[in-house]
Amino acid sequence: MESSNEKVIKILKELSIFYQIENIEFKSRAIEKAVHSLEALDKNLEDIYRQEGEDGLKNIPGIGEGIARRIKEIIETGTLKEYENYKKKIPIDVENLTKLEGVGPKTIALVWKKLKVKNIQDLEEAAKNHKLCVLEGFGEKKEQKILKSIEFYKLSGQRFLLGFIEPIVLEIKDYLASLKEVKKIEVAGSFRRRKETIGDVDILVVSKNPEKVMDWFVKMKNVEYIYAKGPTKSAVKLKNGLDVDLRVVDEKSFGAALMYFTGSKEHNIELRQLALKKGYKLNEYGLFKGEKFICGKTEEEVYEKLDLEWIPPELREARGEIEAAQKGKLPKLVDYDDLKGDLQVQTNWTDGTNSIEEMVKAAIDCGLKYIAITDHTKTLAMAGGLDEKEIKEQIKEIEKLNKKYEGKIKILTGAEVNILPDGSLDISDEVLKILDFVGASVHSHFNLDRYSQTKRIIKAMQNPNVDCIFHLTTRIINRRKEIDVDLDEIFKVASKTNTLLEINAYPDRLDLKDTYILEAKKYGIKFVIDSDAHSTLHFKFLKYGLAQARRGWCQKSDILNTLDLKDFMKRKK
Ligand code: DGT
Ligand code: CA
Ligand code: CA
Ligand code: ZN
Repeated sequence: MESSNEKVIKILKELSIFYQIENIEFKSRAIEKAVHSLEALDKNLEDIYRQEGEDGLKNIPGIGEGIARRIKEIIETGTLKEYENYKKKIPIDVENLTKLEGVGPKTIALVWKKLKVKNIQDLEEAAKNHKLCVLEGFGEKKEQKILKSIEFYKLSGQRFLLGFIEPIVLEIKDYLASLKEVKKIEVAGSFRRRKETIGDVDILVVSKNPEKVMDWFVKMKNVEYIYAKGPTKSAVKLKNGLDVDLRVVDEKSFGAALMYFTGSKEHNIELRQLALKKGYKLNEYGLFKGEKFICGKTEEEVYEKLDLEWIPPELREARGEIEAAQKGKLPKLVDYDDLKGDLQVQTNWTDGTNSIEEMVKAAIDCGLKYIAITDHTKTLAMAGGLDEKEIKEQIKEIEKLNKKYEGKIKILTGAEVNILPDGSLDISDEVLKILDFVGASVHSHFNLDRYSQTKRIIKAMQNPNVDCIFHLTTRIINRRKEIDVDLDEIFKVASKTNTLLEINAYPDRLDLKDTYILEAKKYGIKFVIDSDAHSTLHFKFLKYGLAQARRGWCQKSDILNTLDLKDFMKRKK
């Protein structure tokens, strides 16, 4: 099933590191860009190859001839000769090492060459014995940082990012739905609540022939291990480590079961208490009065019998949604098709894969009416950040493209400027002033103390040229923790200065997260939902930002890029 894409990505990632070790930098970079793009691909590489051959592979953004040839070899033979040869020479555990924040291909290559570090244990030992700090480009600070990352890695459990596993889950759902034995199917659990990470996947099915369905389920080709197989419940582990539970339920209980297994557990508990108060009993089989079955076929009936509005799954976290539903006061949530613009887009002027024009075309295909081009700026050297002169050149290029695409989309000029440790920006105000949209970001000095970090961001928001703070807390899920700031203070100033806060939709950022969005809303803050696209394939991540916004109780009016361009420009700072 998904395994061909995952296998290709895994092999290419390791290959790029082998090239680093062998000092073949340009090949390594080309492969890294390809991986970036493949990670966002929602089609199966094997299908593309079978249907369109090597040309089909070459048509994927970021995939050139050489990489297409390698993908072909992996699909046809299950591996890559070149990779296997390297692996014999260089036995390092790339998969886990790259999970560490601050440890990229360059570091892995260096510590292998100098210290023969193969895995996280080796790295930890080297850091503890101060063998890293003497390496070129290292130092005490970086050594300490690596030890911190290892600590963080050990603490963070194995939860999967919603945005990265959704294609796999939907593939399984579609596959099961295509069986004639399956009458109804729904994915429940945290997946349906659109949580940022997923512990395991819970699927519900209605079927007259459960044995047959279970047979098909455990025989799926990406199943690694079968925990249990029975007529009503089976559980498997997939090759990528994800656990999937499948339950077959009676049609008359489907709604009640869907409610129960959608959760959250805390929501269920509150709901059950409410049912008891009203003289009912609620469980996964239905709503009962004494022994008598009252209803259970659909969620709507059950909620209605409890005198509640139907509650969208994103809200089912016991954060006051049941009380609101009792009063008929649930928010009318922003919809998954409400966005008209995207205010954070990177291009190949810096670390993006695609040209401005390619990004523009992809945005049009996604139905967007405006995008801001926000390439990185100069102090982000590793991304090739732009200086004032280059920004002005880009503005000219955008003017040309705006003529070409007039009536289809409007391209806003912009930048993602760096907030320096003292709160000043790395691009002059004269240039910021002429840009249509400026986002400011923290990309360095993540460890400032709370007071200085807060002051730093507040100073940036007070700059009249800064429209928005991008990914405020800078977390990367499972990799980097949030910066330490006084959010209340920041929200206050954001509201006073009319600075937008971004809900970054990139699956491993989702920054702001749901609970902070809820908090920020109390200050009357407005948000924009951005994809942070680095490839034409990334616009589809916008839906994960929308999911966070919905989990944060946002209505359309809270999200400024649901407005037409004209109103958006009027309302922003
Ligand atoms: P996950 O898998 O950790 O991302 O989170 P969930 O929410 O999918 O939780 P999971 O898979 O353990 O269970 C699925 C749902 O089943 C959960 O959201 C609510 C329900 N559930 C599980 N255990 C309990 C329980 O002890 N009490 C109640 N009331 N409901 C439960
Ligand atoms: Ca689950
Ligand atoms: Ca489960
Ligand atoms: Zn950024």
